[in-house]
Amino acid sequence: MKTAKPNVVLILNDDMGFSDIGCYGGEVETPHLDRLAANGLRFSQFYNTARCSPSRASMLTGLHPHQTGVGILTYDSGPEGYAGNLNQRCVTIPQVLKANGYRTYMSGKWHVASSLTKPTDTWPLQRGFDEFFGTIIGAGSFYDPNTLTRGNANAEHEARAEGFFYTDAISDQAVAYIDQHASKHGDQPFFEYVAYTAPHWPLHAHEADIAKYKGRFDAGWDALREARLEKLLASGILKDSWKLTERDPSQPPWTQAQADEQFRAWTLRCMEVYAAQIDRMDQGIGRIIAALERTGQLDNTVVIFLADNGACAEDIPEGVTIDELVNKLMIARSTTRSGEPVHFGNDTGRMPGPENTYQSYGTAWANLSNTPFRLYKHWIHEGGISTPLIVHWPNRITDKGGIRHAPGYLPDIMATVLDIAGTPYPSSFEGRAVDPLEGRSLLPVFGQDGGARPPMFWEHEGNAAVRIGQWKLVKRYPLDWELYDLEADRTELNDLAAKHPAKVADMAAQYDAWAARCGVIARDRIVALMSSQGVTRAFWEKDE
Ligand SMILES: [Ca+2]
Repeated sequence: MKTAKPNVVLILNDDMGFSDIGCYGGEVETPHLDRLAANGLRFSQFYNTARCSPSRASMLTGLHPHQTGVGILTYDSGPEGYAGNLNQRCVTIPQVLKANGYRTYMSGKWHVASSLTKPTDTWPLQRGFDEFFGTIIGAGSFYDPNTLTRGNANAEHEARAEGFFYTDAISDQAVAYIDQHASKHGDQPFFEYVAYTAPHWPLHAHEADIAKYKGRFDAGWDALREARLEKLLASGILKDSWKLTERDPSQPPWTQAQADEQFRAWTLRCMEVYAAQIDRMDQGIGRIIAALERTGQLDNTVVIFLADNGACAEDIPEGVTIDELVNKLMIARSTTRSGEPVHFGNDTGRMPGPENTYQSYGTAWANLSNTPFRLYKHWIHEGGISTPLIVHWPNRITDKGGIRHAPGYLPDIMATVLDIAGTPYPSSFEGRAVDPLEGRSLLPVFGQDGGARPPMFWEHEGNAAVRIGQWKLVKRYPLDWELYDLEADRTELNDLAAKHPAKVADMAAQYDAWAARCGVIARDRIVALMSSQGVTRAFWEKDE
């Protein structure tokens, strides 16, 4: 039965750059995302929050991460605003929708709870989902994920099934929920949150998918960055006047890097596996779209796709021991399911992909992934927070294939979803007051691009920014504020701070007021507090 209220399928992926997927200029084959883009909208200036947990906390609640209790990651040793658990002053999208007649399903990565093995009031079922299958922790093996959970119960044994692969399991479950909903609850609308872990490290992928990309990156990161920029300009996503940033100064030119044959073979394989991770996700998204079509729901469903932060330049392992990865952080297994040892680290003598490897693709490829922007996950420069945003809604979006340049960020997702559902944001929930919504609905922008919006603010580990109109004031801890005119210089090449001191002072004052209001704690104090608690440094703090 057709429902009057639209369904919403919110698809988030993990640690992917701005220009990796086909419809944003990349080499990865993403025909299903490209189809959504061709029949829907692509946003050119949508922003996330630079890191897994805070991005998820912000997107699910419409607030800033510090307001929700997830200031950095999900360690429970942080001070107020950094407890690593969604607090009781926020309410999630599924909580509000469920209270307003929606069925709610989640498949994939949660990562906004500090308790990894015992259900708490910050696990998915206690935060508004009728059904949940996925992982509580933020990363892990794609063949044998830690903290795999169904409902409130451990489900790690499900990874023992022949052919289990987490990306496929997330897709299959998302499809099953759609089919199950159609047969059992067809008179209700539904909200489905699909949170892929691809292409977050470790580099795990199917050989058949990796083989598709053999040779695809042989031109190297320098030439491919140029090629991506050309495609982004030709598509109208970026403006001609914006220049490509220089190659990350810590990385060699491709002509030099490829001279070492062992390194060349290994690093190309890394990028091929990364591409295969995204490819496999896109195949799953194709099955989700097919399920919506099969159940007659595609036209009445809003499908939203975005990434949780920019591409990731972390090496494996970086500042932590294998013991910490396996036992303390719970993001790795020391052996495969058949008992072989897992080999950790970016060892150029071992090709990534199989279950017995645990590697990442490194800075130079992350630099390609974020073309044409600067910096990576952890930072608030454009490379850290710029994400593709695709919105597909046949019943309402008439400008098929259109591009929207209006800026937006994660708190807008809740505002938009509630607007789509015709459901107001509550001032209180289950008898407790909740903080006012920080986001703005993008629904008007679906019809027409542009329009003024209030300032946007970010903070992550002392890295910070405020954007007001075309102006962005941004700081890379522990350096000073930089000022960019994004209308003229989206790639942040020309720092105008010295030229406009009054504007810097005004924007910095607005930032300070926001930071105080939202409970941002200064980086130096956080370092002291968390170090004293013995929290592993490398994974919550990223330096130069
Ligand atoms: Ca992430």
